[in-house]
Amino acid sequence: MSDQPSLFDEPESGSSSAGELNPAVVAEVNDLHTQLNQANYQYYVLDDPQLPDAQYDRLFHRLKELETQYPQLLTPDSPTQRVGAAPLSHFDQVTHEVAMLSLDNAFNEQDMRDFNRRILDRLKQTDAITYACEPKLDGIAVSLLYENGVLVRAATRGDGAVGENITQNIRTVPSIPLKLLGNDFPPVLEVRGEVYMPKKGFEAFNEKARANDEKLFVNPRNAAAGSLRQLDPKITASRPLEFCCYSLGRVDGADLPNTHSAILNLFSRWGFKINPEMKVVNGIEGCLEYYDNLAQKRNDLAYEIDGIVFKVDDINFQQQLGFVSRAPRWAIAHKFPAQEEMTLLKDVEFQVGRTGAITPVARLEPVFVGGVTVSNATLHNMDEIQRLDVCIGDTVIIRRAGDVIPQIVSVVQEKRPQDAKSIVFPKSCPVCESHVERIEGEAVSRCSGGLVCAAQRKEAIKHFASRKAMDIDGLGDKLVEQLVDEGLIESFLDLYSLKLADVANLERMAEKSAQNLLEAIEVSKQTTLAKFLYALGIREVGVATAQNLVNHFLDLRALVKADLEALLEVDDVGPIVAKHILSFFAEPHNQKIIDGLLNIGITWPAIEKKDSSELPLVGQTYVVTGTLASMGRDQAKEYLQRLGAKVAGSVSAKTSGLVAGEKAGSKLTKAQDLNITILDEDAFLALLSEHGIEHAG
Ligand code: D41
Repeated sequence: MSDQPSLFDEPESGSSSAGELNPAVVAEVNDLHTQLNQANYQYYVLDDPQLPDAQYDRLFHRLKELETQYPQLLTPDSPTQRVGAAPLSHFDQVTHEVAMLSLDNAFNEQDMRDFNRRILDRLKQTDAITYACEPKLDGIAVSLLYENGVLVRAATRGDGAVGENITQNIRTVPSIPLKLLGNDFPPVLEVRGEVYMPKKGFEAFNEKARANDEKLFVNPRNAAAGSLRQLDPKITASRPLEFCCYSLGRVDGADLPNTHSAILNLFSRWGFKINPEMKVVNGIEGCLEYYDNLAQKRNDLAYEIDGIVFKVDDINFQQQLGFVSRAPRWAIAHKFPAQEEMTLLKDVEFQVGRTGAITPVARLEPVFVGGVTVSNATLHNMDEIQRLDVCIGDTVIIRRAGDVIPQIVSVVQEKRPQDAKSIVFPKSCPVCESHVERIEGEAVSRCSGGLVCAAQRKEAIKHFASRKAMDIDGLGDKLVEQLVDEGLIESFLDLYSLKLADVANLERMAEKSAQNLLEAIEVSKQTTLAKFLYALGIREVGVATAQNLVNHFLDLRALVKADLEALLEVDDVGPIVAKHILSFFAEPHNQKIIDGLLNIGITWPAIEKKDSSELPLVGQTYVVTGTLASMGRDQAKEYLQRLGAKVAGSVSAKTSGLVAGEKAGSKLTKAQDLNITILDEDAFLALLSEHGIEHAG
C-alpha cells in the first residue's frame, strides 16, 4: 500500500528479519514505542504531559540507539520518525476511495432554520433532530489511512476526489498518531480532519519571520497550507501544526458505532485529538444556542475558527439523507462574520513611542471586521511597508483576529489607482524634529531626541503613572498630554511638584478632580521597588524582569552598581537587556531623576535577604493546571518558586499541592484520587498573600 521512498521500505516491526535478533531487543523497542507514543498522546493530544521531559529524552535516545544498531527495527511508525525524512521532488496524486465531501454554508439564523426544516421533511420526522456541533477549524482538510493501526498514507483533500500524497509531512505533526493506541481498531481505517496552526504558533512564526525579513503568512490557514505544501518534511516538522479529527472515511473489517459523536469518541481512544468543544445538542434551538455560546468564546480559543459545523448525529439518518452535488444534506457550516475585509488606505501617520520608536500607522476608511469597526492599523516599520508594497490610496486587506491589533495583510495590487502615493519615512521626528536613526540590524527607526521629544516624554509619563507602575489613579493619557502641552511638567519627577491651582486651571478640570489627582500622586510615593523599577521605563524591563532584578539585588543601590557580569546572573536577563539597564543608569539625566524621586520621598518596604532555606514553601512541590483568570500558569509557577517551592509537571504521591484553575483535567482527578491538597484560584491567591505576594490581576 505504502508508496513512500526507500527509508521506509524496511520490513514492518516484529516481522521476519527480527528473527535473527535477540527477542529482548525487539521487546524493548516495542516497549519504547508504546511508552513514547503514550507520552506523545498525553502531551500533544490531551495537552496534559505526564512524563517529565528528561525521561522522554532518555527513552527517545535509547530508541534511536537501538535503531542505529539494528536498522531492521526502524519502522515508519517509530516515534523517532517525526523529525522529517529526505525531501521529495514532487507530491504524488492520491485518489480518495471515499470522496471527501464539501460543506454547505449558512450565514444567518434563517439559513439554519431552513436546513433543519429540510432535514425534518426529508426524514418525515416531527421530533427534534440530535445534532453534533463542532467548531469549524480554519486549516486544511486531510485524510489519514491506517492499515493494521499503522499510518500508511496521508493526503490532502484536493478537489475531494483526488488529492496529494503528503504522508512524509503528516508524519511530523506530533498530534497525529503514527500507530493507533489500543488494539480494537479496524484493519483498515481512514480518519479525516483538519491540520491547523494554533494562533500562538502562528503569531510567533510571523514575528520571527518579520524580524528576519522573511515572508509572512497572511493567516493561520495559509500558514497550515504553506507548511504542508513543503517538499522538505523538515520544514513542516519545524512548524507548530496540530490535527483534530472530525469524520470517518473508509473503514473495512469492523462495525463502528451508529452516531457521529460516538465514532469521534472512539477516535479519541485510538489516539486522535477531537475538539473538546464538540457537543451533542437537541434540535435547531440547541444549534443556535451553541453557535451563540461559541461566538462569545471565539477569541479565547487557542485556534482560529470561521464558524460552527452542525452534523446530524445519527448515522442511519445521515445515510437516508445522502448528499447533493458533493455536499452532504446532513451537515452545514454556520459561518461567523469575516475577520478579513477590504478597505481603503487613506493616509499613513508616524507615531513616536516611549523609546522613540517611530511606528507608521495606517488611517483606513472605517470597515467592520471581526465584530468591530476598524479605522487604524499598524504598519510596524519601513520593512513591513516594503514587504507589503503598499501605497496611500491602495485597497488593502485588513485582518482582525482575536485581541490582536488589526493588521494589513496584503494589498490588492490590481486596484491601485493612478495617483497612489508612496509612503515616505520621515527623516526627522514628526514631533520634535530631531534626527531619526536606525541601528544596523534593527527593524525600527527611532527619534534621537530622547526626553527633548515631547512624544517620548508624554509616553514615559503615561507609563510611569500606569497601573502596574506607580499606579497614579486619575492620571490618564489625555491628562498627561494636557500637562505636558501646557508646560506644567516635563518629566515624571515634575508630577510631585504640581500645584493644585495649576491643575485646577486646566481645561475641563474640576477643583475636586484636581484635588483627587494630587492626593493620588502623593499616595503613589509608597510603592514597591519592583513597581518603581518598572515605572522608570528602562527598555526591555517589563514587570517580570523588574521583579527578577529585585529578587536578585534586593535593593536599588546594589542594582545601580551592578556591572554586566552581575546583571547576567539575573533570571531571564540576557546581554541586550543588561546593556539597556547599564546605559540607563549611566545616563546623568536619569541619575538626576532617580535622585529627585528619592528626595521627594518615594519609598518602598525594605526587602530582607532571605536564606533560601527560610523560604516558606521550601521542600514542597506544587503542580499548576487549568486556566487561572488572574494570571498565566507561568506567572503562578514563578510565584511558587519565589516562595521556595518546586514546580513539577505531573501529579504524584509526592505532590504537596495542586493549583487548579478552570477546566482542569486529569491532573485534578489524579490529585483528588491521591488526596492531595487542591487550591482553587482564590485559595492560591490567599496563599500568595499570606506570604507577602499581592498579585494585581
Ligand atoms: O473543522 C472543520 N473545518 C470541519 C470540516 C469539520 N469540523 N467538519 C467537517 N465535516 C465535513 C463533512 C461533514 C463533509 C464530513 C469539515 C468538512 N467536511 C470539510 N472540510 C473541508 C471541506 C469539507
